[in-house]
Amino acid sequence: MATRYRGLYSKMRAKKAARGTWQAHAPSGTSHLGLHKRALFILLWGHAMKYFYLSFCLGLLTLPVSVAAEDGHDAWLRYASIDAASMRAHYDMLPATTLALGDSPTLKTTQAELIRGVRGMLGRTLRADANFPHEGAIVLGTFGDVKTTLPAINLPTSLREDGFLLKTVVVKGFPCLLITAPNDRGVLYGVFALLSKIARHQSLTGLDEAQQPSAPIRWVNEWDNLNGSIERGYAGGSIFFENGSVRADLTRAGDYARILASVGINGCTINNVNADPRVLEDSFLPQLARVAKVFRPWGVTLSISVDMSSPKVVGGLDTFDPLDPHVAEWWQKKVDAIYKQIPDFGGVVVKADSEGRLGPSTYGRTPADAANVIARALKPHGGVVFYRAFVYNHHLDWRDPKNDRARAAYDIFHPLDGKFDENVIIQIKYGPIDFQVREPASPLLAGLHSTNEAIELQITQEYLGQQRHLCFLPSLWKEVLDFDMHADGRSTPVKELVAGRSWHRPLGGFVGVADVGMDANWLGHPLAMANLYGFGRLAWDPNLSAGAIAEEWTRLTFGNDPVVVRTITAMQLTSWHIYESYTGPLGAGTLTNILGSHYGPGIESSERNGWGQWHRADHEGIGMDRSVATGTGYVGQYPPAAAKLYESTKATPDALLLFFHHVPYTYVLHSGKTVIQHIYDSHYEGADRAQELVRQWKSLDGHVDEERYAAVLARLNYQAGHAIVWRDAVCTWFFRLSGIADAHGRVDHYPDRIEAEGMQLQGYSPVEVTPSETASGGKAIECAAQEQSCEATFRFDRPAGWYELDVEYFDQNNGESKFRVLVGNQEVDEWVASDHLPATKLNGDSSARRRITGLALRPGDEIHIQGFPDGEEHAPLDYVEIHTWQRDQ
Ligand code: GCW
Repeated sequence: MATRYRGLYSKMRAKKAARGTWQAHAPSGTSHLGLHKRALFILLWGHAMKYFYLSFCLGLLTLPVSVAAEDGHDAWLRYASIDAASMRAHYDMLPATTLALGDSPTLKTTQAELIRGVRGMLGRTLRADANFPHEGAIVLGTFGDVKTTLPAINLPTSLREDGFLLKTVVVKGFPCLLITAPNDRGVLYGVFALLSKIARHQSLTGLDEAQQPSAPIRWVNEWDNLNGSIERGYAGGSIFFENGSVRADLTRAGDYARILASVGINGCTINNVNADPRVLEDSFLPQLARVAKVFRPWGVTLSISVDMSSPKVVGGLDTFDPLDPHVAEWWQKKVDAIYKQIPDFGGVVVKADSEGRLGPSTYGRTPADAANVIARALKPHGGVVFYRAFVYNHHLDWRDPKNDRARAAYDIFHPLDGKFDENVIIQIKYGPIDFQVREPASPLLAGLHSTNEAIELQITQEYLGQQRHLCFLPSLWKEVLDFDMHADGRSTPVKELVAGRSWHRPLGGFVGVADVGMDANWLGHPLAMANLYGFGRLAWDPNLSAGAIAEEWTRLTFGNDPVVVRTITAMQLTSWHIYESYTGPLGAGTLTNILGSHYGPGIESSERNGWGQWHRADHEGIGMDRSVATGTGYVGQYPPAAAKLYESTKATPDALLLFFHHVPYTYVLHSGKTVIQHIYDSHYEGADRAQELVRQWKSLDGHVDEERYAAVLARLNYQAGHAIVWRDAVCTWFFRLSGIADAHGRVDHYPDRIEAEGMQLQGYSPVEVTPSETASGGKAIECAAQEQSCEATFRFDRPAGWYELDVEYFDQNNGESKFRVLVGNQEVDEWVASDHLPATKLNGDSSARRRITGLALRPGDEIHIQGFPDGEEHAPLDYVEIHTWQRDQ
């Protein structure tokens, strides 16, 4: 926001005076248990916990939340004080001491985290002991250490690396809580699991719980550039890089590693897959080692993205041909040098022959040749190569109806199955196109029997509202993970395939593109962190439901007030469907501007170009025919049972119809609606439900802290306005193209709307907006370049009453215009268009809404909108809409 307007125009929510906050009680029962109490420990603990659990289930222990301001930095690791003495008392039976049976850095971190969490939530500082304390203790250690120190304890033999056991045991007559695992990272995960239970007010009675991750690979990728920017990042600059180097201050990188570890994420690739070759320069390696150092205590393995041409660009060779022995030697030396500085380095991610990146095709070599040359260099050190299957031709001839980008990954990688070394993992995006709002599961996920694979999910909401729109992604991911490919004629759900279970692969798992940034709350939208949490939880256990994940996250992030838990969980669970409803329907793609921001509506941007994200809408119908019988043949890439689901229009689920088939607008869906009416209805319904999200959130006023309440409300209000931009653009576009009217008469008919170009203008003049459907009536008004201020006026001609005014304006990022609204001579609102939307011109990216509520208007009132241009932004206005005001909305 321009500093000159900051104080004046940023509206702070009025402080709520009468909010009850609960004081933290002084710690009680923190001293160690007296001798006489020890014998009763298990009995009492068990009894208390049973009572507690019953009370919990009956909802008798509903706690008011503590409403202190929060900025989201702590994510779901807030360790908020359990203030109600009755609830806290249930944990008083926890031992007062923690004993670590080892001294690895991870174990030290683990013990410190336990102390931190217990202190935060229960107000007790656990004593850290190195020897058995002769009283009850929380004992931390690997299986190896437990076997040596406490040989009497039985340990499960089935747990693999990173799995853990939480168990109540008696050691030397003392009641102890044992947190143990095959490796020290597992112990850390066990402590996080324990702390999460306490934070969610769960019972610890007779704890005996073993957990095991579904797959060994649970990594995030960050698309950070060395200059500090982040490709598709929406929450500030890089936490790793600035000005071409690793940041001097890596505090946030360490904090991030802690957040990752808390949900079992064990690897992080810190630079963009569009890799800057400089990361492999010798001078850069010590910098990478600094990042590894802050990751290490949290068991997060460092990896980097590398550019295939590095042997030439960095190494000075005259080739990067993967089959050239000099190239192999270069990779070996480089990898050896990395491991010298980072002995626990994880490996590399490769994007090659994709979107302009160089790759093995330069020399007529295959992805297997390219992956293997690096894999062989990494092998002696235990490192892995993630080779991305996102390889496609972005100069496809759109005029050929048989061309299909969706085919690319399978066509290229399936024939290479079995040719990749054992430490190569093929990283496959969940759908065959590119993180669209709905895609079928990529058939390549079932197309690699003898090769390791990982599914790539996108946490950052590139095509899904860029964290300005609420979109809870575990709902989407679950549909893909649960989809049964029926490979080999048996049940092979995607979650089993990627975990390596279906074909007994040694490696496999989950990669999430996170793109967190320097913004305090990591992802921009305070509710978006549920997606990072959900990614970690699903990578750990893909059988968890989206509902369970949303609820867990809400309890940890906003506390256990049942109203809060119920409301936020419900909002999260409906949000993907809401977003889909007002953007891309029926599997047609997100319908966003694919040539630029990937944000607002840009329905035609995908057509008649080589990028291959076509929906092929024309006057008669819409959709890509990907059938074997008459289309591109893509459906034939699925195993037969799955292919059967998609080959015919009749079998294909409505939600994916236009992904697989080209049909007339009058085609009748399983729902009984025509395609065109579905498009209209879903967009109106989606926009209404986006407004409903605002109402739901407002019901939490006073139940969550002011800071996050205001931040979420601002985003939801914006989203509700932008959903209308989407609705109108998509409906108008299809109405014009199809010529078929909306059965309910809504499309292109806005009785409450006054177009800016129809108002009385002073200094303003009408301009065409491109694409035209992103402005109401295709036009807006802008101040002429030389004007200091402009005015648009209209006369109110409805009955006297209370109204709300929606002013639709454009907020470009190359200027910060100011607006004022007056009724007669009285100013009723003013604001500065200073958001950072991804647009330098008028379109669906920059269109924004200002809602002015509670206006008493009388017939004949003159309403003036004054615009004060700034920079390249000429105070642009689209329309005003007037509704009767309902106080509670
Ligand atoms: O969808 C595209 C994104 C690119 C990204 C690419 C990829 C990092 O728009 O920004 O590049 O996918 O996944 O490689």
